[in-house]
This record gives sequence, structure tokens and C-alpha cells, in this order.
Amino acid sequence: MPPFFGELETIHFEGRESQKPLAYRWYDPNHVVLGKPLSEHLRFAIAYWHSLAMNGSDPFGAPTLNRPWMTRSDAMEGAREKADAAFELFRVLDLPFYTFHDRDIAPEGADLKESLKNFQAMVEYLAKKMEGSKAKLLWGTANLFSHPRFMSGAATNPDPDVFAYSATTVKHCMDATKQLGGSNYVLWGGREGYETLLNTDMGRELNHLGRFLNLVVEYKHKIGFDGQILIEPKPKEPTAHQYDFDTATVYGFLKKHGLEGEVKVNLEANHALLAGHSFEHEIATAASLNILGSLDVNRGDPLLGWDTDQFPNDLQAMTLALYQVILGGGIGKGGLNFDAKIRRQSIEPEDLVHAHVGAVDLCARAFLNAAALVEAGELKAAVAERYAGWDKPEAKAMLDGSLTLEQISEKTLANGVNPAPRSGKQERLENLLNRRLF
Ligand code: XLS
Ligand code: NI
Ligand code: NI
Repeated sequence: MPPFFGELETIHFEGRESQKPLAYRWYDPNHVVLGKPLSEHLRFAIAYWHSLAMNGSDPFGAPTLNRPWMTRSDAMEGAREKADAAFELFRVLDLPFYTFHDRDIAPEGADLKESLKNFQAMVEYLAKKMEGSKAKLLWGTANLFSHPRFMSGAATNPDPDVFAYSATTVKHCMDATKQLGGSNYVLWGGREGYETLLNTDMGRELNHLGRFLNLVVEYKHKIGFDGQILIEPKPKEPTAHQYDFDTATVYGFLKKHGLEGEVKVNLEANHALLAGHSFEHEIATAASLNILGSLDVNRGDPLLGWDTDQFPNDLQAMTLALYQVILGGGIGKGGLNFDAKIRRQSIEPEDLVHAHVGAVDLCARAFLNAAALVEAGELKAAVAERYAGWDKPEAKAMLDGSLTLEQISEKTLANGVNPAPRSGKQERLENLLNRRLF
């Protein structure tokens, strides 16, 4: 097979003045900001499923992205060809990480044993490819939602055989993620949720999910996987009611099952939008709960109610999101994964490269903006000033357990406290943000 992306040159940082259509203008991986190179702050990853496995079909139309590896009569040959194209793409984009589901890299077999055999053979193939490539694995995951056996859920399926099948699959995906040196293992709920309570025992299903997650965490420790275990919240789609609705819901679930110190979240921009939140809200919530793990950067369409998974291109939204990441202490072992797909009409291989280059530059530019906001310190100062009253000893005493409700009441009445309303200065701060954006 001729190389699919192989004709394309590797993309480099060329600066803002570059006239080349395919160049990084903002993403200079070596540029040091806030004490670290940009590449370490952002840890970009390419998603195997959207970039290599998506064929452009939608509920109304046939595939438009007819990649050569999709039609091979020998499915394993197709999988190897797909992997070759994947590593060509990684070379062209020169980004540090990639992510995959088991089903993206290897075809389903006639039964579970054969599926696992196909998967393991492809894991070995990827391991070989990684020896000749700079690409590392940000995270692995299992596709427990596409096959009809998962139509009523995986860990929350009423059928214990599906629980067992899913547990077996996850065990092998965790082994593979460890073998390939992955930094994280992700569990997106897939079809863990329900369509109607008329046929659903919700309490039972949630307990099954809690047990499943405990099994995963126990196994992580058993094999000495030093990556993070991440849950990816999403409120709806494919099921009407997904159990991992948003960060706050996931935290309550982790607490109930004693896992809040073991599991973090992989937050996706489009999922935040579907939950009626902004991306930065989800990031700030996770950071405040100490469970910020990693990000799926994409964007949704506010006019549509589903996961359109478009490449990010809103500078202000991304700046606000990354500002919260910086305030939250950074992305750590996580990264910025492009869980995003090109539109159905973007059928040229180069379209996929343009999509990534634009998104990388957008995120880099947003990060530089966010870092500049942090360095300027005005927003931080405004927030500090807003809470300054709490620095006083009498205010601290209300929080540190030294005063009871009664004592607070007595003191308040004795001091004749009469709070005066103060401006939140929102518009002033919004103007400041707009003035600072470059
Ligand atoms: C789907 C999810 C999925 C996860 C990985 O909406 O975003 O792509 O990131 O299973
Ligand atoms: Ni995602
Ligand atoms: Ni998604």
C-alpha cells in the first residue's frame, strides 16, 4: 500500500508570520512558560477512533471517508494498515501522544477469545511501531458500547454474562495500556445508563457499577500500573440518562464507593455543554474536588443537542478552560486529547491534518493567553480582594470550629453587624479579559 499520509511533510513551529498552510504558528513545543515547556503543559494526543476509524456515515447517509484499510477482506491486515497510517499521521503532526479503544486497533473476532487474540496481536504491532516513533500512549480504553451485546450497558447490564465479558475486556485493555506505557486508563460510561425506569432497577445498576470500578482499581494496584484511572462524565447520548452525568455526579459516586482518592475525571468540552455547563465549570469543579485528571478537547454546537465532537476553535472558551487548568495546578499525567472528528465532507487526508494543526494552535494560543492572565495577576487580585474579609481572625473563627452557631449569633448581634452590598465587578473583569486576549 502507498503511504496514506506519508507524502506530507512533518509539521513544525514556524512562527506567526509563516505563510505555509500547514505549520504551527503558536505551538512552539519548546517555548518555556510558567516554568515548563508548552509540550509538557499541554501533552497533546491524537484519538485513533476519530482519526483512523471514523468513516463519515451518519443516520442519513453512507460512509464518505472510505479509507483503504476499511475494506480489506482480511480484517487483521486492515488493522495493520490502519496502524501504519496512524503512525504516519503521528509523524506528520509531531504530537507527543495518542489514545485508543481496543476496537479501534483490532477487529472483533468470532468469540471473546479470538477478539482478545486479535487485540493482543495488534498491541504487539503497536509496541513495535512505537519503537520507531516518538508517539507515546496517553490512555487506553475499552469500547463497551458498539456491539449489540452492550445495548443495555456493560457493567450495568441486567445480564451478569455481559458484566463478566466487560470485566474480562477491561482487564486485557488495562494490561495492554500498561504494556504500552500508557499514562492513564479511561472509562467512559458508554451505555451505562438507562432509557426507561419501567424496566430498570437504578439502585442495583449503580451498585454494580461501583463494584466494577472497585475491581478495576484493585487490579491497577495488583499489576502495578502507575497511571491514573479516569472516568469520563457525559450526561446523555447514547442513553437518555447516563449515570456519569457530570463531575459533581461522578464525585458523589466515587465517594459512595470509597474511590475518591483513586479515580479522577477525564473531562470533555462537548459533554460539559450537554450537561448544561461550561468546560471551565467542569474543570474548576474537578480541581476543587482534587479529581482533575485529563481533558478531551473538542467543541459542541450550542444549537444541537448531541455530541458533534468538532475540533476546538473558540479562543475565548479555550482560554477560560485552560486558565482554570493552570489555577487547578496543571494537567499532570493527563493531557489534551483531540476527541474530535472532521466533518463528513472533509474527505481529503489533508483535511485531518488541517483540523489538528488548527486545534493545536488554538490550544497553544489559549494557553499562552491564560498564562499571561495568570502572570498579570489582575484576576487573581480581584478574587483575593473579594474574599479579603476572611483574612480577619473573627471571620476565620467561624470556619475553624472554634465558634458554634449560637456563639456566632451572639457575637453578630453584639457587634451590630450590618453588611453592605458590594459590586461583583463582572463587566469590568470581562473587559479586562477581552483587553488581554491576543
Ligand atoms: C464519547 C466519548 C468517547 C470517550 C472514549 O462521547 O467522548 O469518545 O472519550 O470512550
Ligand atoms: Ni471523550
Ligand atoms: Ni464525547
